[in-house]
Amino acid sequence: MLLKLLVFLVPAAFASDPTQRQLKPVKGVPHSRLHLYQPSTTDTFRCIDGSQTILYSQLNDDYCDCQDGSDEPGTSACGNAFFYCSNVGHKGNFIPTNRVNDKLCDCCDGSDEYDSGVTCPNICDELGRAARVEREKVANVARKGFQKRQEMAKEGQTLRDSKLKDVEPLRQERATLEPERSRLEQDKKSAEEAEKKLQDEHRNQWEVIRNEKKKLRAAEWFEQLDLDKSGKIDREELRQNLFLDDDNDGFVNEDEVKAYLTIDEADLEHFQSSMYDRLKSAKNRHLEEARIKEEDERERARALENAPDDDDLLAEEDRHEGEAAEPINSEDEDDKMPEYPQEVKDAQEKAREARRLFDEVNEKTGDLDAKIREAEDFANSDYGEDYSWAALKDKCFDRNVQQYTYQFCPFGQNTQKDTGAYSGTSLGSFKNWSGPEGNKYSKMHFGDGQQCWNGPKRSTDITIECGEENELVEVTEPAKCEYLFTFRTPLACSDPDKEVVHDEF
Ligand code: MAN
Repeated sequence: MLLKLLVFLVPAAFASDPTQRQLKPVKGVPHSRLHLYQPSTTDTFRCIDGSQTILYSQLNDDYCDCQDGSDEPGTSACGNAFFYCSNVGHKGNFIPTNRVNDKLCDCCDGSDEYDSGVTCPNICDELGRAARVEREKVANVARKGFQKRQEMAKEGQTLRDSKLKDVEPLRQERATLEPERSRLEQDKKSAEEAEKKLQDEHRNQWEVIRNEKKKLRAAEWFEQLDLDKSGKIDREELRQNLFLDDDNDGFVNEDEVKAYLTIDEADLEHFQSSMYDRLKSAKNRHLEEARIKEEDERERARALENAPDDDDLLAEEDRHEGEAAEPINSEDEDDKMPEYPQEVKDAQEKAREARRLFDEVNEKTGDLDAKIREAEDFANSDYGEDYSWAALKDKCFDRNVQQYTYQFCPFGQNTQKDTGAYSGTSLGSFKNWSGPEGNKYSKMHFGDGQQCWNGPKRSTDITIECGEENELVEVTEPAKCEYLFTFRTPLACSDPDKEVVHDEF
């Protein structure tokens, strides 16, 4: 960082000044900054921060004069200065001046220990060689990656071109289909309304008849229950009906009757409106219980008898089959609505056909809408300057860490899944590229994942590095429910042969 800052301080015009070759060397100062240390006509030196002017002879005199330490770049006198090791054969660098002559070798050329009595060997050639080998390795990866990136960029651009080219005809086709779709939707609505109207009419007519029949049945039953033919049913008359014996003690008591007859006596109207349905259910229930009981008893008796021969067995089964098939209450037949007449069936068929025609065209327009949306999404998405990231859309990359399988889906949703489990926990969906200015595509942010218990919604930040293959190489969770992924991909490789190597000095 400091080096970068210092590079900035060098005026561009000076770099091309031919006189700089004759500059007087000063210990601890790189060539690019020597112009700041040349003697003035008055043989003085102005501290670089401009705070004061001292005699030129006070430069590197092992006494700190300038506040910024600029007068002692070659000694350890100022705590806040820097000594430059030129490290020929490797890479020049600055060290804090308090390390000058401290009997420890800091510069690979040994130049920092010029007056400590310690002899530091010059190992710059050796380090330089190793660094060059390493740099070449990295450059090789970048070279191969960059080649793949170019292929993926082509793929992405082809995808973009085809999507954008296709979208206009899709829009036109969609617009052509719209009037037909609306017409068929209207036809369907009308046909369904007609169908419903006829069905309702049929049902209403049947309900009127059913209610009439029910009233008649109720009147008949009322007649039977009204033993003294007084036109009223009282509790005593009701007690004669054993099906009201809820507790099965063979006797209908006062309470059992009261449950059905809440007033002293019921006339026909009260019977029809308030008693008939409940009495009918009670009777059906009673008949069903009796039937089951009888069947059980017959089963038991059969088990106790000697096994009957095959013919007897078949005859017995036939008899029971007949009993079981008999409806408990034949009145239930009246509760079944009669089949729709032909007119309603025709309307149903018409509605079915109108639905089919509408569904057909609606499916077509739905497909077109989805394709248009996809193309628009594509056009609105940021797939990198060269569109190369489009090649990874809809792709996912896994990594197993401890009991989890993590999945990174570049423009979709990241997940964490217990290894072997069917579904996973969302670690967020793609929000934005989040790299710093000038390197936007070096990071991605995923947010709004599954809520963490007592914590934030899960999120993931992805660091993107150059690599020969697409690979999720690291997953960590530095804070609860905040995940960090490192993804290597050719898409982050730039041409190493075009890269400007910024050698600071
Ligand atoms: C799960 C996982 C962990 C997370 C905890 C938080 O166990 O999603 O990664 O730290 O929940 O409760």
